[in-house]
Amino acid sequence: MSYLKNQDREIYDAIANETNRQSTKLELIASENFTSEAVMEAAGGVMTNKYAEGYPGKRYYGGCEFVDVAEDIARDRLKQIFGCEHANVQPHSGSQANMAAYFTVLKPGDKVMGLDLSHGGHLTHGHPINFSGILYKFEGYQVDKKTEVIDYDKLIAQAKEYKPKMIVAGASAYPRFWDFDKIREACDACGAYMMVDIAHIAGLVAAGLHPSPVGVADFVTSTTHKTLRGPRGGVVMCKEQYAADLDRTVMPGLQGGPLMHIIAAKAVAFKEAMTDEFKNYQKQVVTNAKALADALASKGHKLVAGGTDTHLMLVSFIDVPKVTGKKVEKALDLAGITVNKNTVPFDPEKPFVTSGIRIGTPAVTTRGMKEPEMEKIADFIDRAIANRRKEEELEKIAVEVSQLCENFPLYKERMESV
Ligand code: DSN
Repeated sequence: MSYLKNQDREIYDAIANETNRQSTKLELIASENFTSEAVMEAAGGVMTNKYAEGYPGKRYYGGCEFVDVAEDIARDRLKQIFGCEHANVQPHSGSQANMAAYFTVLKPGDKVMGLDLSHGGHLTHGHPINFSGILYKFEGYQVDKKTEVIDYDKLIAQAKEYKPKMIVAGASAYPRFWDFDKIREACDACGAYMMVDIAHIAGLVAAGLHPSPVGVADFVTSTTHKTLRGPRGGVVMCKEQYAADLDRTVMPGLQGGPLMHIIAAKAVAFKEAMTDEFKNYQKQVVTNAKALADALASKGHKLVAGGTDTHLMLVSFIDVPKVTGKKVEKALDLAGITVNKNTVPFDPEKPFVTSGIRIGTPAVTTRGMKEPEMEKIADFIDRAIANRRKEEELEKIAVEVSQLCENFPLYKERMESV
């Protein structure tokens, strides 16, 4: 990054420090990952200079012949990975992908159902302060109090009663498999559209490790940077019957010029997602999550829904006096471990405090860590929670964390430390 270093030392230093933070700490945020160098090269390349409003072959600008190649490849690869009828790779984010699906078939004021945020759902699934909750009449569904998994019979009954125009499935913090056929049953019981946001589980679905909603749902949305391990962005997949309306909704309805450098990087990530290496990686993500969950449970920590089927788990402190997600997140941070505090079902604490933390294995698995390292990580987490008020102990753990990270180098080229 010699140009950047000479021209803008402040931003160079911020990037250098972030590179080193990613390299030396344990990244356990369930929605994060490390892309390949090839993805970053495409994302950092000259396609950032190009305006390309429209779609391949039908642009409002000249000179689009090469960005057209990138977008056509990205769409084709996404269709091949998920077996969908139509794909739009232009949404800048998962939030805009969700907005695009809503705007394609809903009108302001329509009734929609989505999983409550505090039960694992996402802001864009109807939270009152989000555009989704402002524009539509969302009613939340929840997990069962005892099992902490979705009670589909109750959901179907709720759908019959509320009669929404759409039911949204998918989550940011739900550790168990989704039963998409049951969601379809709920939709059919009230004539609703079905949308599934697979942002978290997209990599698992691509590898055949989680049931796919494609072919069952009317719309499937996703981000591209979580388990799918691509650049930061969004996509929407749908049945052919909605294709023209969806494309019109994305552009000109919601966005202008697409981010062609990001679309090129999405294409690179999609090629990676078609390899056996990627399938093996996803298997290890799930194996690691189970190993970490089992190790934490064996140390007496309570896991929401009793464990995980996916890449993530929620540790609940709801029954532990004076321990909150906020305090644990801070202690882990001092120990060199990055997680996020997270509400757990029926959480009495506010979202900024919470009674839980969310832990995911996609990023550490990309570094090459396996079951033995999950045992070590569980031990670090357990010790950090027990010593959360003892800074010296946390610093000792941070040294062990950085030693572990050194054995699993992340970037081939390290930036000069500042
Ligand atoms: N904010 C993301 C997450 O952390 O799960 C979801 O979009």
